[in-house]
Amino acid sequence: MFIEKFKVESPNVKYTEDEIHSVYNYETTELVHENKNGSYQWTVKPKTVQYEFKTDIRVPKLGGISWATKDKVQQANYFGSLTQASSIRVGSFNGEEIYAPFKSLLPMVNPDDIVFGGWDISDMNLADAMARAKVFDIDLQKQLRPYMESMVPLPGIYDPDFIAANQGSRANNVIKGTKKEQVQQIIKDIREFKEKSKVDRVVVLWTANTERYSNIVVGLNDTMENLLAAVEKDESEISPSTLYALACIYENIPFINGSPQNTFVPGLVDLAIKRNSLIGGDDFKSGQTKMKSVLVDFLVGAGIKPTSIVSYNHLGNNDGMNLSAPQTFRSKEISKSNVVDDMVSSNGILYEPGEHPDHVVVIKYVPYVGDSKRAMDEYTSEIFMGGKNTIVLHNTCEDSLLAAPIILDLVLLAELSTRIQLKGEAEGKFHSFHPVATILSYLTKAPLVPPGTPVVNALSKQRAMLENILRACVGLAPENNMILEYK
Ligand code: NAI
Ligand code: DG6
Repeated sequence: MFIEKFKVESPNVKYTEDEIHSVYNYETTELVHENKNGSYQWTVKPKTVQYEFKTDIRVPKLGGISWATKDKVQQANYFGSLTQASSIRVGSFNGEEIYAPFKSLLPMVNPDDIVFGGWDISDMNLADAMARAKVFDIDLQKQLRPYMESMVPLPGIYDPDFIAANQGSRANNVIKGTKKEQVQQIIKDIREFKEKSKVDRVVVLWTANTERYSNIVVGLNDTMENLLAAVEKDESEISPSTLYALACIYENIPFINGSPQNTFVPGLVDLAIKRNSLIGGDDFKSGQTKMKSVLVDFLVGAGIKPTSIVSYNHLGNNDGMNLSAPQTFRSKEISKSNVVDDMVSSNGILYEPGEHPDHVVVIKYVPYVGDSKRAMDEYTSEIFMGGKNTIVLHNTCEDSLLAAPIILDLVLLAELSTRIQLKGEAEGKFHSFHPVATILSYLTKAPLVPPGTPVVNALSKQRAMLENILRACVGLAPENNMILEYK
């Protein structure tokens, strides 16, 4: 059964006009590793830590169409968005499981209210860009054109050294000046956008071209002080994406990196932490990697040993063209390759320390297929008594239509997470989440985490983390799937 919304009634939860306040007992474990009678031994002690959460429920303003396809009249929807199109279980009623929309857990911005703005190194208006992208049906494009043709991106920060040379012909809309002046221009643009569009809050998300990795150089970008000095000195190794992020951190605006490059150089992470400004990334997890973070988790969790994972992609959109250069491909290869590490290292029965499946990632640019990306994957695993199990997947899908709902989710969840405050029992006052937003991990291929924090790639764990944190904010226990009521 599906219900539209619900309210929690509990002595631990209080709803006021402005906030939801919850007291939450976090059941966790404490691990002790000690020498007992000459041999080291692990002891696991269950413990309960009390947290308080408060969520500001005043949802800020950030900003029905149908069209004929060859099959039917299609209605607009948000399929593929975790926040808008997925559900959560709220309990059992008369022997039936009751579900509600994910977005009913806590007040979130309605994506219909978002006001969009942004930068692009190409000055093409969004209606023409939509036609060039060849993703939407023509009837939909015709209906959208009047709304989009007046939308022209602001000039962007362009540095040909960071993206493929084949992008040069698009770059006709660029911010001139030194790196410091470019950062100042981005700050000015954000302030003007906020003023003009009358929004309460701004979230900036990088969905521009994949850049090459920046070199991490001691004295240049390794600390906050060195990074800021490097910008002053107009050092060439500071990438455009790092400059946009820097501007956002100065303005205390969440910045999310949807591409794979290392925008968040150590000095920038340092700055975000010092200014308590939300950063999240890296690289949207849309298709092949999402499957991988499900399938490998399933195989390893089932006691089956993946030994070889080979992933091919070909696509013909501008992203594919940019990725055809070795340096930008390398950024993508890195973010696509690390996604099974936590699952492999979780099972010491299957894998020796340091052992890893062969994992190869290939991407080819094939203009003819346009945005309709092909992803082919071969997973070979060892099974019982030396047997071999090979699974082959072939996925064809419009790349952009997978990414767009993820972009919305990242923005909505980043905004929501800035309204949540928490306090552990040993802490005197409420504070926001750590500025490095691990809560967004479900949506990214290479989750950015604070220094010293474990990286979780398994999709089900990432979703459980997100859902259970939001449940805690309204005083609901984590979803434990025990269904003891019926045992
Ligand atoms: P795209 O190439 O169609 O669009 C990128 C846009 O960024 C272009 O219009 C380009 O002119 C602009 N641009 C380049 N450098 C810029 C700069 N410095 N400042 C402002 N604008 C700049 O690429 P697409 O397909 O939209 O992908 C965007 C990013 O998202 C890529 O890094 C891609 O790898 C990543 N991504 C995309 C996914 C998907 O579409 N399914 C999934 C995962 C990641
Ligand atoms: C080639 O792989 C194009 C990429 O930008 C992908 O579309 C994107 O990284 C999505 O990757 P995945 O692995 O989530 O499908």
